[in-house]
Amino acid sequence: SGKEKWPRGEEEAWKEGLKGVDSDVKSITKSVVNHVNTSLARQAYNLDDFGAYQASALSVRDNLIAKWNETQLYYTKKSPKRAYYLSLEFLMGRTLDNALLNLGLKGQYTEGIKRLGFNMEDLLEQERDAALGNGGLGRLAACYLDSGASQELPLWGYGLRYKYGIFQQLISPEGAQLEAPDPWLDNQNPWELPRLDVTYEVRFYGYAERLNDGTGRSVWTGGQEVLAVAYDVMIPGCYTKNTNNLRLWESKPKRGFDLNSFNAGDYERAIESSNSAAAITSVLYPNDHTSFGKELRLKQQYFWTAASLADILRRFKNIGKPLSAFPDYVAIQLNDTHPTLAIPELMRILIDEEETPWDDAWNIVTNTFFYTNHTVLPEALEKWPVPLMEHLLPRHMQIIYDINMYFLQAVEKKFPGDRDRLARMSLIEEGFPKQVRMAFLACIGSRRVNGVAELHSELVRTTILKDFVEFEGRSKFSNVTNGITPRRWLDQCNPELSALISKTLGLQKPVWLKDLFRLEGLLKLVEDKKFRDEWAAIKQRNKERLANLVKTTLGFTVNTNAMFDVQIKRLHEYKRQTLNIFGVIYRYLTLKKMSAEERKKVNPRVVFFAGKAAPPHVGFSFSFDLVRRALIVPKDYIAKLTIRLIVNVARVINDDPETKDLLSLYFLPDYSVSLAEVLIPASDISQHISTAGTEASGTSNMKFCLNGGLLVGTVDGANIEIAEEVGESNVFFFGHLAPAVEDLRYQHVYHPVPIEEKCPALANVLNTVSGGMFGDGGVYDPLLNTIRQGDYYLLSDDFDSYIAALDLVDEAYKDKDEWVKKSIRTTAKMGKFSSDRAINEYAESFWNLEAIKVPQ
Ligand code: GPK
Repeated sequence: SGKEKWPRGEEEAWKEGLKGVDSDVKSITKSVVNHVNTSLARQAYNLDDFGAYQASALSVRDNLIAKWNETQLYYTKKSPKRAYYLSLEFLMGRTLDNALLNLGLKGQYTEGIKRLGFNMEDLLEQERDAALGNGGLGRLAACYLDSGASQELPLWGYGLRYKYGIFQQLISPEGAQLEAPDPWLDNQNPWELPRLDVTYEVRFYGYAERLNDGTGRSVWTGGQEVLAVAYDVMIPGCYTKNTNNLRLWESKPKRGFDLNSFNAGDYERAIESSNSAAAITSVLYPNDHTSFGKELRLKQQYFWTAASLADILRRFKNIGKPLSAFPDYVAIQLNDTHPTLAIPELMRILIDEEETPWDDAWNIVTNTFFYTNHTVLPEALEKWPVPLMEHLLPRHMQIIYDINMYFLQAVEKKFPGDRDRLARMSLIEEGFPKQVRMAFLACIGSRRVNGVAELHSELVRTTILKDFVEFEGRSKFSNVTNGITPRRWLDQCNPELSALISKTLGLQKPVWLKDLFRLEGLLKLVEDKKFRDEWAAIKQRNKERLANLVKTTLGFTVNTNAMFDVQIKRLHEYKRQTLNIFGVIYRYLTLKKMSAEERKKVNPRVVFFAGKAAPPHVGFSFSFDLVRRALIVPKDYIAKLTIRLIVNVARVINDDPETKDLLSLYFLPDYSVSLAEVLIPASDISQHISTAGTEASGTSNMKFCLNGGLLVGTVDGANIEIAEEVGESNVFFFGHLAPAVEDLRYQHVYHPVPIEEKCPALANVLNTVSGGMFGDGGVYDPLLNTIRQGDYYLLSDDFDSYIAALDLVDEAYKDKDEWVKKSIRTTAKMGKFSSDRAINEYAESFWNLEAIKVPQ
């Protein structure tokens, strides 16, 4: 709007301003130098790498802003249906390299930077990761934004601008994880645009009074009011003008001080309330797969959903359509249950503010929202205590009760007299206190519900949401298998392989990166010896790059002639890093028993671990563990102990002159997106070894395969679909299958067999640990006991087949040529796992969203 007429004179000058930086090297150096002199107020003589990075980032940002402006203007003009991805986590990593590649300007900027006396590689290293997420769920959101823009979809992200991202992990010499804050904004963030003019007021606490005028309306007053301020992060598509937006909210006090308190002379209280407003977006909760009733977390969730919905509604209203058309113009994807409050919030706005009748409002809501579930682990399913909800969000609690009442009436109608069913399906779980079941609310308030891999989606249908499938019909519950962006996870992190692929396929770069099935063209080169040698040489150089990083950061010399075996992910019992470390100990003990002659035949192996464990107590909740295993050991404590064990095993075996060339082990601290970008291209095999049925999908498995690494894995999550694509002969599967798990657990409880009998190899490993080979054995008792008693994650059931799978890996690795063939075949079959495919599935089958290309 207002675009038809130029608002000012000098039309040419205004148009010039829209363009961004020209793509020739001369214009680029000019723009960078300009930023050094003006934006940074520095000069050549006092410019360090960090300053040069900042100036380059600002220059690239000028390009992004130009495209972003045009994109938003074009979207506004065309008013298409839009989709919004609501996620409490966006694990973006670094931006500069990604932006340069998506803009197609990497070469020019690298050259320009060189002419200015700097090295692009060094500048890229200056950038801090934007680590506003815990793990897979947050990284998935980031991949989907990249794909949304690359596929030219009108898709925005909404999240929180945490002042502190995921904690920085330090490892003490004893192997203890220490947590330090991540003040990622301290050095300024060139990738965000503060929108101080885009603000909304968000209310907490207070009173909700039903009007009882037959309209169902309430009036919500009093309490605390907080301001949400928008910060926009530009999301460039790959080789397209389309540049989408990620809008992150920052909280701040509505006034500098709470004037009421201030007038009353209570200065301290006034400051406190201003502090508490800012506290809302101060820190990302480091809890992954856990839910607990912390008030501040609930405040984050409401603050974010309320601001986002207000913003979405304002944009919708600009189109001038009636509210009944809302679902024709807006689709909102709920990334897990964290944004579920958006459902009662939209009800509140429609009923209380827009005076929409209940049924019409519910109709709008249930055609707008879509819910993705990311886990079936019971401890991860969010529940909020009713008293807390009533206190913080009194109006929403009323609405949830009303939704529940209408819902249970409908259930009763379909299943008359089935009281158990009503209790099972109620949004309110009985107990002390009562709790709101967020997954159920998300389910009934959404048009479609999906899991993130075939097996997981089936488990959602048959376990946690079984009753809802029976009530609402199966067609509402579907699957969208996760994907990863090949831009970051191949082109950016493995430039040599990317170049080889482009050359070999005879395709210009963006073509296969935006149509990943083209990788199948590599299959015909499997028998080409020269190609295989190039392929293997690149893997070798990537291993050396990783070894270099370990050398410079930790001081260790890694044996790059060994097979690289990698497990990198959050530490969790269900992911079974324990199985891996026990396997390493088993291998070590086996090596020690061998003669020198026998050892010569052994395939040398280097094992890498990285990952963060939830800080203790932050995620600890009494209910589940006690009930499940009659143990009073916080799960977090087990994860931390696992790190301690890995570090202490490393200390012993890396120091053993008899074996260290054949087996060594590293725990790399402070796992991050940027570290993953170095680890993944260097891996020969990676481990994805969760108890069957527990890992919803996994996405790093896809990243490893895309980079020609093979998998050792259980028949779980997306491992299954990867094997379907690449063929089972190219995956090292082991372990019990998902349908067997329930029964095995039952056996553990009711017919326990001593571990010495059931799995002597594992028993021996556990005894070695208790015996003190890796320092005070007693320290590890709580961890070892989880296996000796109950063994909920079935290590004793899977250990023997795990070891057998690793033996097969050794066997296969001996034939290097055959191994490289497997590696090529694996990469070639990764087309399905592009996040472009996944985002298009959401767009087509859920959102009814069409691409809209911004004209060049
Ligand atoms: C699932 F429930 C959760 C969670 O709290 N955090 C998280 O990262 C992960 N996830 C799953 O564990 C992965 O299997 C999956 O690939 C990923 O979400 C993305 O769907």
